[in-house]
Amino acid sequence: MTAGAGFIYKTETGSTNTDARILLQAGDPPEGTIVQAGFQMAGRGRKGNKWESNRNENLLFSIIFYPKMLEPSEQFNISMAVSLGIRDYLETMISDCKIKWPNDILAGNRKIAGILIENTLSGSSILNTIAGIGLNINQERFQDYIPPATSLKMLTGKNYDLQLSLKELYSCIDKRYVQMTTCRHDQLREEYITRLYRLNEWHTFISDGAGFKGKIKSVDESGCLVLETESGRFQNFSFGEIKFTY
Ligand code: BT5
Repeated sequence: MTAGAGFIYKTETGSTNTDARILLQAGDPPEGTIVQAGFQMAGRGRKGNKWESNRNENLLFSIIFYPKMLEPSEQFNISMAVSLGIRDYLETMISDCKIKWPNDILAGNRKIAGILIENTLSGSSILNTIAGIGLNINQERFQDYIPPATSLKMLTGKNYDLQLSLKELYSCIDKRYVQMTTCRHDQLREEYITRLYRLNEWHTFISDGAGFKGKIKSVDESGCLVLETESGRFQNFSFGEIKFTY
């Protein structure tokens, strides 16, 4: 994916995902093109959520992919590859780093990275994917989010060179993307499942406004979370159908 990839750096912008979308509308940027920003004025999370970051303290970037080998029904593989890549990078520096389904990265019970995947579908193919990544690196104070935020600096006490971190992180994501394109998807999914936050633990979840006890058991082929409930039944939840409690 990396060969010939483009790189665009903006000292500030609205959202790197939006910039990547504009690049795609203007032409065909090479696969692996990165748009990075030092500051986002309108950083986006999912469903209208905001992604906030101090200027020049964290990684804020988007990668363009053309996952032509995937059917739209298989699009969760991209999310798994990106999540695993970020987690691979972080586990070399910190312990207890898990993937919170569908695409947050937590260190302990604190969120260190968020991923916003935007796919453009056409019929039976995925035309392109924008994977937006916010990874907290050197910032030491955050607003009171739920779950609370953390950063590499808060966890290790060290300062990190952002461009070196981006290079190393990109290489980890690249490896997982190659794995996604060359290996059985079951293998990627199995690795994703073993790294899930709260796997095989009883916790309270919320669905349809009601709380219930459940245990995360798996993620199915379409990316739904599979929970065991107290009655011993297995139930699948798609995005937006279930909330974690903290
Ligand atoms: C995400 O959404 O976690 C996806 C975030 C993706 C951000 C990147 S930055 C580069 C690219 N360009 C963009 O515009 N976006 C992507 P979600 O799961 O909806 O979580 C958002 C929630 O996380 C917010 O509502 C806050 O509660 C919390 N939050 C905001 N900023 C945070 C931070 N820096 N660290 C931890 N939590 C944060």
